[in-house]
Amino acid sequence: MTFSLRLNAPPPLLPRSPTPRLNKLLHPSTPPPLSSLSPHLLTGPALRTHSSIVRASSSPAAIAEPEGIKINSVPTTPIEGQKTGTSGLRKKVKVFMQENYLANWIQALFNSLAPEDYKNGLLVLGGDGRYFNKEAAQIIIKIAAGNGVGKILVGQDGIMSTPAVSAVIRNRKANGGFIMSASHNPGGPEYDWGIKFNYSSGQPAPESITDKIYGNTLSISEIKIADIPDVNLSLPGITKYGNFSVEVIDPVSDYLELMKSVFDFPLIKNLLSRPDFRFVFDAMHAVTGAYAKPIFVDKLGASPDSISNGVPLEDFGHGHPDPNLTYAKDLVNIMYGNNAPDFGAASDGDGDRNMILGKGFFVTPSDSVAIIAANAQAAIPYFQGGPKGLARSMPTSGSLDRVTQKLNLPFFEVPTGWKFFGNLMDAGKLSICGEESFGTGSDHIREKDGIWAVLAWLSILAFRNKDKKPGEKLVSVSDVVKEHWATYGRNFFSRYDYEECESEGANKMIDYLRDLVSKSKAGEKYGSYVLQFADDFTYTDPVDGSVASKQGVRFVFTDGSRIIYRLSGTGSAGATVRIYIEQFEPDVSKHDMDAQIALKPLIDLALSISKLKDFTGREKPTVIT
Ligand code: VG1
Ligand code: CO
Repeated sequence: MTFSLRLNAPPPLLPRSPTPRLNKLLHPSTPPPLSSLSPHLLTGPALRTHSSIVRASSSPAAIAEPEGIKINSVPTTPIEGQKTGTSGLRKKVKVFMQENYLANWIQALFNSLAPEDYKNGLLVLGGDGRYFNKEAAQIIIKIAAGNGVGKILVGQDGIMSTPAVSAVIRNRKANGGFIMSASHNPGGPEYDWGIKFNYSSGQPAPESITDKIYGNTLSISEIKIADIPDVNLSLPGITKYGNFSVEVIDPVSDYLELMKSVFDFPLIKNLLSRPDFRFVFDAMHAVTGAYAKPIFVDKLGASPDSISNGVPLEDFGHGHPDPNLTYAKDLVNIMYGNNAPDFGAASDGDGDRNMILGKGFFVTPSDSVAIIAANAQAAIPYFQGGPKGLARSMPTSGSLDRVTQKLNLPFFEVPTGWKFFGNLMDAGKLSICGEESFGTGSDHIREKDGIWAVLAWLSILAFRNKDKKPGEKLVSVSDVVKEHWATYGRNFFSRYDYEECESEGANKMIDYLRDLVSKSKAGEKYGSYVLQFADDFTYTDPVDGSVASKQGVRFVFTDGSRIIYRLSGTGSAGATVRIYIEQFEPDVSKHDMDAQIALKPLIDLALSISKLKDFTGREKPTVIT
């Protein structure tokens, strides 16, 4: 049984029997009338109209209910475990494909927002092109329409990177947006799917909202879904259903315009056109495949063969779209091989992470953000007035802190996860920030931004080399980094990841460490290190006063060395243990040491303090950064 919502009508009762199943409603077995099908042959932006099923009288209320479309109410029951992690809700695709799984979460989200935040409002929908995005997009569109959203802007074929969604939300003054992505997690029928929700400033929903969504998933009883056919997302154009509409947009153009306003494109183009500078970018078969050619090749003059894996694929070509030394092995081999290019970069599933490499040289992300911050004012027009403030996530190395001191800027240390930077940016306190996990960005949007980081590095190199004549030796990536170390000192940094451990052992290890912290005292000896303090990191947001606790166990020693332990909040199976190790080295003569060698005593200490092997049974990490 279905019913239509009409204005001034009493609130609808839940249907009794037979119970309409959401899958049926999403994909009705009877095809829609011909007159309501989108013309597939349109070539450019065009208005597509649909016959309305119900046309309600004009709205007397300030916030109108959906008009001109039939809304079905589908009864549902709560599903366990829909708690958002570090960045969105991530599970195996098979979990998301269970009946009502995604629909429950989307409806719970609308139930958590104030009506004025979405009724008749504008939302953006993007994604990284992974398996299940196409079906998911239709579910999200129909539930948004069912809840009274006025319009949805969707990237063509459902593609739009996380940074681009943030840019479009801001540029088009949307109320918010969805990103269909499990980011750096692998995709395909056996792997992961995920969904993130961003706010009107383009920032990931804060914990106050995600906690509310989780609460609502535990009490949900009804899904409101519009009875409209699947929307054709393959062509730009507008489709109308009553007073709800869907506009399919080019996922690149708003973002490209923003990049043009942030960077000096002609300066970068000069560098990329030099015969003595070779650039490569690995899109890892993920979303930046859609951005790399229009930006690096078409606008900045890079050669077309400088882009590898440049077509987004549903399973990322069986790859793990995580740009690090383990999963971006092909690029690493090229950059460490014979006749290596001068600059190499990669980004992740949804385009918000970046890895930067020089010829035979890896830039650790903690150094990358510090170097960008130190050079931003000179090399990037957006920062010509100087950055307002700098910030990093707690486990990120203190490299950025040293730049902050030198530039005499406000500085913030936040928990892991980009959502903690947004408030600081909105309050005008923060311009450039980063995470050790290959995330770098600025207040041009409210997400970390992979292509932005690549353009920032190209800007620094272009600026340093702008007066170099043909044949003169160029300033290289490693020159820039080594010069930075010589000025500021080097923060040796490494992260050990133990992916998909048994949850029980991993949780026990963290409990054990918390207990150790509660008993620890300053001045205690840990091998040759003397404890300054140990705690479980708590952050109080200086803008809204919200508190995030239990954000990572840290042991900080008197020489500034740190060992940090936390469990990942982005995995979809078991528990991933992350150990972060850092040590400062002011002595230039030691800066060329390999990080693993320099950090060996501290790494051994980290493993023995935590009894990691006893708790998890793991001998070796899955990924070392
Ligand atoms: C990881 C990173 C964190 C990052 C998050 C989302 O979280 O450590 O720094 O913000 O992924 O990145 P966790 O909880 O697994 O450590 V993305 O590119 O996956 O959205
Ligand atoms: Co990502």
